Amino acid sequence: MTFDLFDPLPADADAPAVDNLGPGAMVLRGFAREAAPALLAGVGEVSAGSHFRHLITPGGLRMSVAMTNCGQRGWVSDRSGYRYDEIDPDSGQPWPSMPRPFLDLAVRAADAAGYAGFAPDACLINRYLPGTRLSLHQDRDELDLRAPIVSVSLGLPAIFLWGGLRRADRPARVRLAHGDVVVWGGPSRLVFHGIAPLAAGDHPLTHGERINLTFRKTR
Ligand code: MD3
Ligand code: FE
Repeated sequence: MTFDLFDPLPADADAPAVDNLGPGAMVLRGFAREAAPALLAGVGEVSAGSHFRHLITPGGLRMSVAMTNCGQRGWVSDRSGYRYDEIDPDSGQPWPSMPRPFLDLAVRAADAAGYAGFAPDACLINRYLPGTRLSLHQDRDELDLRAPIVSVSLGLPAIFLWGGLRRADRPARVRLAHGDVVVWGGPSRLVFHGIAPLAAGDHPLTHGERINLTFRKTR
């Protein structure tokens, strides 16, 4: 495995090089590149059991990101609110188990970022097509906010919006490319963040899509 924590990002006018996003937020650039084919095969297996769907927010809006989950619990949203559920409300069955390459990668990345013993019980899988966006939000549905979140970017690159602890803080723009892994913990765990509308492209492994995996310890 070859990766370099401090390898600068390619020059990009919209996305200045950032390696340490903030206290506790560490980019492991390219950390998942070798594992990517196995991770994408896992996404195919998971989505055969629990399909990608567009969840409805409590406010009644359909999310432009398509989502599914694997592991013991999955993140869901509907008119009644957000929650982690052990049952996929669409299939009526437990979520597919976490593929071994998912768990291995998440544990290795957390370890490399200084979080030994990370034990995620949920993996949310987000699928972006051109134009798909994720507006600024905090992830605070997890009980133990001391555990980090590990995110893995696959396929087309995206501009990650990295805000502050207040919704009104103007976000920085950070490019996340295929194979990039970010570990978000400590003071960065509750920052507002999002994804700018995805630009069209053609990636050798995912063609016109971006896939993001987020590993969470929910309790
Ligand atoms: C910072 N996903 O699933 S990953 C999400 O690319 C989410 O699909 C985005 O935000 C995506 O909730 C961004 C990076 C990420 C994920 C969770 C975080 C950054 C985070 C939680 C706390 C702080
Ligand atoms: Fe999030």
